[in-house]
Amino acid sequence: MKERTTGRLSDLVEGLHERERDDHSHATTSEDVPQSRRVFLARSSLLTLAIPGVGAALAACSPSGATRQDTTGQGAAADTSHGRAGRGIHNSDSRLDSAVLKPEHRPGTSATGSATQDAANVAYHRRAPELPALPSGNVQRLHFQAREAPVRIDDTTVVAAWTFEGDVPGPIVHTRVGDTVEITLTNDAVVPHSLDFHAAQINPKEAFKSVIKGQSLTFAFTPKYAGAFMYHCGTAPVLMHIGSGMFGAICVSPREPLPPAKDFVLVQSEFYLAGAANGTRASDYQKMLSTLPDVVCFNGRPNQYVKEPIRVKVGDRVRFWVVSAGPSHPCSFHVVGEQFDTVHLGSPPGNAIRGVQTFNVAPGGGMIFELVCDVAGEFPFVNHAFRHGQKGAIGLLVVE
Ligand SMILES: [Cu+2]
Repeated sequence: MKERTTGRLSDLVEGLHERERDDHSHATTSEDVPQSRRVFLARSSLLTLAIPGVGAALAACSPSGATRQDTTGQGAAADTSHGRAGRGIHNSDSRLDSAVLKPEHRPGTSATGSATQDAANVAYHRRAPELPALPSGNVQRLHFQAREAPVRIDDTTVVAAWTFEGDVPGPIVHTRVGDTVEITLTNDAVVPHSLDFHAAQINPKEAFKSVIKGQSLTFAFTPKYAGAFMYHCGTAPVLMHIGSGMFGAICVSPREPLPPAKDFVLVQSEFYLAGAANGTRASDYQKMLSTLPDVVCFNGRPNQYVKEPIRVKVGDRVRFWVVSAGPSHPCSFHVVGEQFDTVHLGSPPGNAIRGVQTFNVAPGGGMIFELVCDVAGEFPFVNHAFRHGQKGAIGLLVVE
């Protein structure tokens, strides 16, 4: 059983490079791929020029001001005008930020700041998929640093990444319905960044606004619904920031605990990589627009759970908290040789469907998949849209 399964997986993985070449050749001819950096810059400039005016108008209409939830007291965190000082106050929600587009930031790639520094010495590490235990108490205080950092995703590839806390994806957050999460974002990166939690119901113009280098922003929220939710940087262009690594999962448990299980978190995402330079491969905005990724994977590493599987015991209930971070593709989640007895489409424990083979998790979405492991063996869990499975969105669940 083991050899046969491994052989089949090897075939799948071997197809990766051939498919990548196909994708690249298509990407250069696709009609919806902008043909030059000039187009990119022109479009970006329009965004930069057009939106500050809107922001200023909105700020002028807002009696509450832009920094109400800036508990650091650094109102300047709201000012991401970058050289437009003296042209009036505007409300710097994340849509205003386009520093990534400035020439000194190498427009269109993530090779900014410290993203390529000391890349040769970055070690590979497997990302633990286990859901962290709930913290004690009803208030959880978190502090994320937005940081440019090289991240090794396999033996041969170091990505010049934009990160929360130095890794892709960012930390897994676990909380409960009705508890409070207080989060401080500090930006250590050249480019402005922000933090958008899908588990929150909050004014995004204030809580999710961008923070410039050296400054911080704090906000708090109390999740109303249980489920697997995404968080991400929402700074414009959002595609660039998510595609460069700024995303993660927040798992919200219901007040009444779910049945005992082995809980694992899988965040699917895509990498769109430029050629190697300075020992790293930067994320490439043009390729993101093409929607033809080089790598699709769970928890930031292609095939990492094939190399080192997830292991459970016969009789265990397994609960996968699956978040599809995208930025652009869903996850058609499936476990080969198994069926999900329960898929929570919405907030558990309600909103479940039974006896499911595959279900699509939309980009920006999350769902909870449960199965009971009553047969021993090696069960591949995959994105059953196999062009993505073959690019690394595949792992092994070993039932012993
Ligand atoms: Cu960002």
